[in-house]
Amino acid sequence: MPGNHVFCPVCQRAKELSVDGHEIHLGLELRIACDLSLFSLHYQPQFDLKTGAIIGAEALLRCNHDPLAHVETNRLIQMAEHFGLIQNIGCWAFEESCRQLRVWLNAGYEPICIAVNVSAIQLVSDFLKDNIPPILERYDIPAELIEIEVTETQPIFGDLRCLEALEALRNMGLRLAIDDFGTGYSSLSYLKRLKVHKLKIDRSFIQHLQFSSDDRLIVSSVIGLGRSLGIHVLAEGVETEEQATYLMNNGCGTVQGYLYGKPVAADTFEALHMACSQPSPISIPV
Ligand code: G
Ligand code: MN
Repeated sequence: MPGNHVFCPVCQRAKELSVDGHEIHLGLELRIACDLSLFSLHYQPQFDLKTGAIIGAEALLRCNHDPLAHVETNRLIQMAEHFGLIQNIGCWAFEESCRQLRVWLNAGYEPICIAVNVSAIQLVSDFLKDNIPPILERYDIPAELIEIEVTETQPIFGDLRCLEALEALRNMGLRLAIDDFGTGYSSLSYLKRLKVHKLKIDRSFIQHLQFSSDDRLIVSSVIGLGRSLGIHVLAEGVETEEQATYLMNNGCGTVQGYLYGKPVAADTFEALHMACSQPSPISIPV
């Protein structure tokens, strides 16, 4: 008998990784966080580069359960997938985004689009897809105000089940955005077929814009590709005025990054970005 130990159904171990020197069982802690709903979303603003208007926010998962409080979003999602908790957590994140958006719409703020990250594992199951229509209805959210972000680093475009799921989400009226564009499994034909709404240029290309002519070429090509196909292009990870200037001069429409705002809790986001959302041009030295 294993005594008081609890074994992870996936890895079969009682304890797993160590964080900050403490040996903890991440799966168990994540399960506790799930049972007690110890999650929140942080929101990172997205701006129209020309007008300076806020156009949206990316919702990023945070865990408020102490042992996992400092785990970053991507790692949390990986853990949720590994321990079989992604369907519940992913669905919670979608619903919480809709609930928060309804709060902001009711408060009279200009409508913005909320981007929710969705992984391949969520796409191949019907769980999220089946839950989306009733959630949109419950909070009276027009589908076009929710953007589904899928990363190009997962082989989503080569998996028929994922493609069909994305098509179904698109047919519900949701927007589709391709995250980390340029780093993974591109399939240009599906960008058009799925009527993808937005390409997010990966921050690795933005980071070195100043020093790498290759990256400048890649970024301007993606902006051109978006323009040719009628797909919005957003540059992510913009941290400096120089990067913003290059993007502006090369016709990039929208931006996200620490230069404009870090991911913050909903109340901070409201105070920083929604309450003063009178469009005014972002000043960039040329
Ligand atoms: O790949 P995705 O866009 O989902 O990644 C979101 C993550 O990127 C978040 O954890 C967020 O904190 C981080 N991030 C957002 N903007 C910037 C930025 O300007 N610079 C860096 N280094 N990280 C960023
Ligand atoms: Mn993302």
